[in-house]
Amino acid sequence: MSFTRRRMLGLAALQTAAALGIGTVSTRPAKAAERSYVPAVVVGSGYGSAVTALRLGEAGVSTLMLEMGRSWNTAADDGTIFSSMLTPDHRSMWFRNRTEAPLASFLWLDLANRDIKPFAGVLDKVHFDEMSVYTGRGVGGGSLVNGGMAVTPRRDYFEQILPQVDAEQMYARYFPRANRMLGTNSVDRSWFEQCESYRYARLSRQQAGAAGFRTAFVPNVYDFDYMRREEAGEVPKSALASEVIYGNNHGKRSLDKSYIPAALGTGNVTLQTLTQVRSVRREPGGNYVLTIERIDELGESRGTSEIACKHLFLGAGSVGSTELLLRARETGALPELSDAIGEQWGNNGNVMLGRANHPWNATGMVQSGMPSLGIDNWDDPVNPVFAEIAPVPAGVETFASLYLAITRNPERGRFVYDAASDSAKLRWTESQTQPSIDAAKAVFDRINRANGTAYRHDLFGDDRAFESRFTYHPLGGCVLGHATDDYGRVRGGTNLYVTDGSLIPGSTGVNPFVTITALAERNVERVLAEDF
Ligand code: FAE
Repeated sequence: MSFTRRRMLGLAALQTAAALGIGTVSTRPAKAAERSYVPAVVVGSGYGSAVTALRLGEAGVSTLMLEMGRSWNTAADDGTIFSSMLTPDHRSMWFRNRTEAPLASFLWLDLANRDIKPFAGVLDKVHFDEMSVYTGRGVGGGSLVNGGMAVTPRRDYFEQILPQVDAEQMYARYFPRANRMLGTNSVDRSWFEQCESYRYARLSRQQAGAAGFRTAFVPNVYDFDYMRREEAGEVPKSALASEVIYGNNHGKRSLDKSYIPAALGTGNVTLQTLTQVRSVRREPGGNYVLTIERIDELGESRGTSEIACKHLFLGAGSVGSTELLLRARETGALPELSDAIGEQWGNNGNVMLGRANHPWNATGMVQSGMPSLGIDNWDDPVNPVFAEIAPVPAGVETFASLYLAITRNPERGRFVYDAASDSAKLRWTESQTQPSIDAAKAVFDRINRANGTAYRHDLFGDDRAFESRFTYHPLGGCVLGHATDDYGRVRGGTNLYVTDGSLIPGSTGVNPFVTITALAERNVERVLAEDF
């Protein structure tokens, strides 16, 4: 069966299950999902998991995907699947009473957040003592909530962070494959130069240029042709209707439109939603046994049960996979696991900041939620910064320019298991973000000087100009070649694999999902050839 046909079959299965309110999605008869043994389990449905499930399914391996969030493919009473950033409702966040938007304030007022009813919403913010991690919840993981920037890392930097990976092969085979599968595309330059939606990016480019910095266009998985038609008023708006961190109703090629339906369409992959893996142990015969808890959309427990499998792939994200393995090691369930689990965690050097523009420099009332340009100062040996030019999609003119700077911060944190709360705690201090702030400040001081502008001090809840207390890009915790072998096989476990952002040691120098996807493609190919 062709890839397109498999994908269509999978999309239909996702749609039918959602319409019937069924949490188990399969293109096989339902009975297949009710077995308590499956040859392979994939935990999570983000980038690493989606790749792995597709390739296992294609290879004929009967596979169960377990995702703690819900499927996002049916419209609510208002006719939309997701709520917008301007009017977030219960769908916006994972079991919260109030939203927690990254821009905590505007003119020091909490204008962006709303009281909401607790629900299995799409965006989560996982709080640790001095760092919080934003992450997606639902079928597609982070692809549901992210800015879609699909960036292949600089080869010289990739070689530095993962020296044991054959870069030649990655750049010839796996990065192109990842981009093709994800549906990466580029903005039409002539449209970019005259559209309203990227006025904010053009202004930041001009101001960066005045300070001697260059900018680079950044590909995206949002369909730029759809965006062009949004601006022309031909199709319903999404990127141009302040939709991004709480999900996009149109235009975005998230994983539930690409890899995941293709995986389901193989007929060998079953997906179970609203199902959280709580713990993992190993039976004497060698099978892994997962304790899983099912919940409903309001958070009520629907009971726990067990599933056994021979091959176990963890794709629960940097925080999720690391926690599962730490818990297994520290509770004695999998005592042989490597000491390196929990180590080498980083925030990809993330720091957010805003600048105040002059009244004659409007940024635009309509701003595309999908960034397409970055200030590229990565070659600077002292202050390497790649700053995504981010929108402020407030629907009104704010005269604010916003940036998510990715910096080369050598600081690393570590996760430790806390028995009292049965959870992983992140050992990371706010002071560890100082190298990122210093680098970003060096670049943006120069931009401010060249343009006679200043930082915004009203955006992050207090009067700080640089927000480094959260990250969009959690990386590490089960690092390739340390906690695992060079292909993601967990050391001290047999047939146990990590397949997500936790493999990357804290930094990629660019937005990370293309790297995560390509690495997962590479690893699963080897594992299928050697371990099955
Ligand atoms: P991830 O996508 O986080 O998926 C993990 C999945 O596992 C989630 O669906 C979880 O719900 C699920 N899960 C966790 N624990 C369990 C459990 N115990 N049982 C069952 N399921 C579980 O993992 N990156 C870019 O490259 N470009 C961007 O423009 C960009 N923008 C971003 C904007 C925002 C607001 C955020 C939050 C992130 C952004 N990122 C961006 C980061 C990117 O989405 C992230 O690196 C990837 O999603 C990580 O992929 P993983 O496969 O590691």
